Amino acid sequence: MTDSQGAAVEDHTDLYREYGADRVPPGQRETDTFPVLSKSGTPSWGPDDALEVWGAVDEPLTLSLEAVRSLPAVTQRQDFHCVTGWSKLDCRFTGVRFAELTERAGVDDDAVHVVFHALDGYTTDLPLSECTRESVLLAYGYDGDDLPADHGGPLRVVTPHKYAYKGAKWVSGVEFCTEPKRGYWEKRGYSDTANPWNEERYS
Ligand SMILES: Nc1nc2c(c(=O)[nH]1)N[C@H]1C(S)=C(S)[C@@H](COP(=O)(O)O)O[C@H]1N2
Ligand SMILES: [Mo]
Repeated sequence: MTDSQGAAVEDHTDLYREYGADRVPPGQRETDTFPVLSKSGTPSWGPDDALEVWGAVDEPLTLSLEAVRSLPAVTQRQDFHCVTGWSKLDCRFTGVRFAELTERAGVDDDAVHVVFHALDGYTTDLPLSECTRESVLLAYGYDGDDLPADHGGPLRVVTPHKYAYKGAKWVSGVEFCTEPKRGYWEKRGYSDTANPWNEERYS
C-alpha cells in the first residue's frame, strides 16, 4: 500500500490476530470521528521545547523537532482504542519508530521500563519490551498532514497494541528506568498492562 505521495504505508491493523480476538476489542464501539481526550486542555509547544531522553542510557539526548523529523520516518495504518470505549479504525500516523531512540541513546542492559513525560504534566509508562515493538511510534504526522495540536501535535506517542492512554501526547521526555514506575492514569487505577483484547482496563 502507498499513500498519496507514493510513500509506503505499513499495515498494523492486524495486531489483534496475535490475541486471537476480533479487530474491534470487546466492549468497544467503533466511531468515525476522532474524539479528543486530554486531562487538562492543549498545552503549546514552544520554540525551546524538545524531546529529552534520559535515565538508564549511555547517551542522554535532546532532540529538537527538526532532529526528530530527520530520523528515518515510517507511515503506518493502525487502529486506536480508548479505554473509555471508543475505537477509531484505520488511522494513519507518520513518525519515527521508538526503537530508533533506543539505538541512538544506547539503552543500558538493566533498563526494563519506560516513563513518557508530556508538556501537560501527563505521564504514562510501559515495559521497555512493549515500547520496542514495531508499532510504537513517535508520531508527528496524521493522515498526510502535521499532527493537529489537540491530538498531541507536534509530537506524540502511539501504541496501537494498548489502550490509547499509553500514548503520551505532546511528549517531551522519555525516561528509561531500571524498575517499573507508574504514570498518571496508572496511579489512578487504570491497568498497567492495558491490552484492549483482554479488556485490561483497570488494575
Ligand atoms: N499528554 C497527554 N497525553 C495523553 C492524554 C492526556 O491527557 N495528556 N490522554 C490519553 C488518553 S486517555 C487518550 S484516549 C489519548 C487520546 O488521544 P486523542 O485526544 O488524540 O484522541 O491520548 C492519551 N495521551
Ligand atoms: Mo483514553
